[in-house]
Amino acid sequence: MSKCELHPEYLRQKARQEALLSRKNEKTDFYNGIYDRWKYPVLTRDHAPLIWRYDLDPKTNPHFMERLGVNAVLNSGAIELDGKFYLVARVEGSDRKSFFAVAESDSPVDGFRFWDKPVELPDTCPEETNVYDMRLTRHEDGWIYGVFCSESKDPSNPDLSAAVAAAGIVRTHDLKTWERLPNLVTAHSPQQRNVDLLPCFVNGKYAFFTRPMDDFIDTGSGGGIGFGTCDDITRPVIEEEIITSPRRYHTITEVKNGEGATPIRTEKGWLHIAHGVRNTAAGLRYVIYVFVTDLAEPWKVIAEPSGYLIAPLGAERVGDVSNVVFTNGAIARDNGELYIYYASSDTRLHVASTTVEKLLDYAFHTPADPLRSRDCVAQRCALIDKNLAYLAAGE
Ligand code: BGC
Ligand code: BMA
Repeated sequence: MSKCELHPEYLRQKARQEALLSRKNEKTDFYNGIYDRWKYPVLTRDHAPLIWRYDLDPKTNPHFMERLGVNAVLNSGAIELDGKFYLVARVEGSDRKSFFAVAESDSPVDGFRFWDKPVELPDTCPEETNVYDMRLTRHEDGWIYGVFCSESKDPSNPDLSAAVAAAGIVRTHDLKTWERLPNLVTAHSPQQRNVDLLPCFVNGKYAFFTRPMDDFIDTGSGGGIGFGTCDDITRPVIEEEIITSPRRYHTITEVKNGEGATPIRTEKGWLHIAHGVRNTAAGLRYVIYVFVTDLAEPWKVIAEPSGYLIAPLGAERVGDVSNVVFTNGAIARDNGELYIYYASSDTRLHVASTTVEKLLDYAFHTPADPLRSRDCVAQRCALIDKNLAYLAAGE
């Protein structure tokens, strides 16, 4: 068999990409004692394999031109399986459509490489136009579930941008073959986004954190992050949603909030790494925040530190949707390490690292938001007085 002819530009681009994929990551000098930020994004559009983008045959592509562009690689589900780290990323083509693709590494902070082909989801919803933001759950029933946003045009509204968001559900054993289940039905909320499935049954039922909303963008009467259960995951219907972490006036969650990574089971409760949204003159600002809910009654919030855990910083602030950090994947390892995969400005994916123990300390010992400037000053003065007294005692 004759060796195939390769464009010299392919070889140049391949070598450049190889340098990117094999680059070691390092911690930045960002410090807050709570988590470390890593210097290089773990996935970007430049990580997308060349065979996804170029036709390699010089006969049909003499200029070695990109035929199918990739615009961004962002919000990724995350899971550790048999000592390997997997990200199920949201990849967005230059045509604005997103799809899922698995990237794998031996390390949680660098070396992620996409598998040859993106995920081919079973096509069970003819009206579905876009899919994004998959959360992975290794469930005690033996399956790995992926819960994602399934977006369709709203046929009942003449506005061309009117859309409907629903929670799509798939399951797999190997991240390769995916079985699609019906979309989640929530009896009292017409739209859903940012839905997480808990890894354990709650009172014998599948338990979801939801985000009830009346509209595609506005949550409307949706008061915050919800919780609900269903008996049968193959016919997923939630009759009732209880609001857990509510939205609040003049906080980081005023406009919207939603689950992020699948909640992590810890000794002290379910650890949630979620997002909060507020409006500004420059558009919506998305930050990542933490709360903890009770183990037995996961809808009850038992700790909610004030403010955000991660906000867009420096270069993270700029991208397709600027001033956004968003997470839908974290890996808590058996040794206590915790890796939070977060995208910045809907453009690239970063990692922050900490431990479950540190994040629980943060959750339980950071004061709650007192909701008024006056009380925030009192809260800060109490800390200052404590420190001044501590320093004086040491003199
Ligand atoms: C976009 C999402 C976004 C949502 C709400 C969708 O069309 O793909 O990234 O979160 O709209 O703004
Ligand atoms: C949302 C999400 C994300 C996105 C964010 C900011 O509603 O579901 O896909 O990162 O908006 O655009």
